[in-house]
Amino acid sequence: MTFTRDDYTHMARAIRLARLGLYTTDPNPRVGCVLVRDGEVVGEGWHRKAGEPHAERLAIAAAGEKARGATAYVTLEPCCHHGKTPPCTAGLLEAGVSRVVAAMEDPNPLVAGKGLALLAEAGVETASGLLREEAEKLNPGFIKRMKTGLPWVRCKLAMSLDGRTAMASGESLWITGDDARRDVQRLRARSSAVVTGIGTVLADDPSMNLRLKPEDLPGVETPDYFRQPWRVVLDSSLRIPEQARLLSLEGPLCVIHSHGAEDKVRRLQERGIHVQQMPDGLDLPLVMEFLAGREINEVLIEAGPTLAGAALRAGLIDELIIYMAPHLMGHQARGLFHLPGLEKMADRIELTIRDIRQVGKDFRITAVSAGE
Ligand code: AOF
Ligand code: ZN
Repeated sequence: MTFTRDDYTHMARAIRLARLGLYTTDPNPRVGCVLVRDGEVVGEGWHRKAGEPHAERLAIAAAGEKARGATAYVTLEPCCHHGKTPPCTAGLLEAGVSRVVAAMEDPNPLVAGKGLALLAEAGVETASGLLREEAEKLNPGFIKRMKTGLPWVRCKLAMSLDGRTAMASGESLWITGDDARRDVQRLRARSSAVVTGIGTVLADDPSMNLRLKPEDLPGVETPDYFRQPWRVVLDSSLRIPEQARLLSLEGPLCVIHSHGAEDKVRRLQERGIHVQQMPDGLDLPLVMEFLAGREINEVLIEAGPTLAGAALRAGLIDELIIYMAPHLMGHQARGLFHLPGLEKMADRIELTIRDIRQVGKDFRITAVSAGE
């Protein structure tokens, strides 16, 4: 399939529109659509929130009669199923769109190629794969959940220039500066869930919530679109103090335990907290499966060396995001990961650095497993 320069330009615009949904579409994917007739953009749309119209429907509404005979550039294959909203394929056909270019197929098994096939059968010219990689980057969590039943997992850590994350006493606030901490807030804002371990709750009494205002988040046009990510605490024996700060803050909260005391479970539930028991222990792959089952697309692990090390060992981390601050914490301070059993150089865990950039006075390093 060959695409013209105009095709690229319009799809690039659709991707920019889709990105406006970064903080609000969850658990739906971020999708953008541009309608073009005779070289002129006649309508644009982007999906804002699950339950609200899809990108195509909004672009069609904006174009009105001009949608007839137009080309639709969509970052995701148009849906052909009835979900919370009617199928976009029907909307495109009714509007008389004559060509549909998708950046990628919808990984949702309810669609998965069937949307484009249906349009083609109805006589619409279809194409797929234009700027696919860029479109895939919009929705790593949605794609991974639909294809594997697991969420996309980022693990965020903060360290000194000498690779330390806490003093020997456990003191760790604050390693990075204001700009990096605001950057972490944006990571939280795009995540469906922020996961931490009981060790961090006991040591730092963190809030784990989103403190950015809607106006600090592009695309969050009304307070209605603002959402707090789920906060998830992994706490096998339910040691969480009932006066812990995160228990009384706004936003959904889930405590996962395996053998907590029943009366404590009840008290937490009475406070509106979701308490989930995993009687066979907190096996991390199972925890992630459980979260994906609750339509969690992107997980942000913000935890200490024990949970971060266990998640890394279990092969569950898709992306490591490490903030590096320009100071030294010395040899007695603690490292980022608890990884027993690494002795020889051959035991090292190889990574590939995907991105490195300055954030205020700190640096942010994004790394993935080597070979990915
Ligand atoms: C599109 N355009 O803008 C989006 C799509 O419950 P619903 O009706 O909102 O459907 C959700 C599903 O639709 C979602 O899982 C994904 O497969 C697709 N999302 N499709 O044609 C859009 N957001
Ligand atoms: Zn749709």
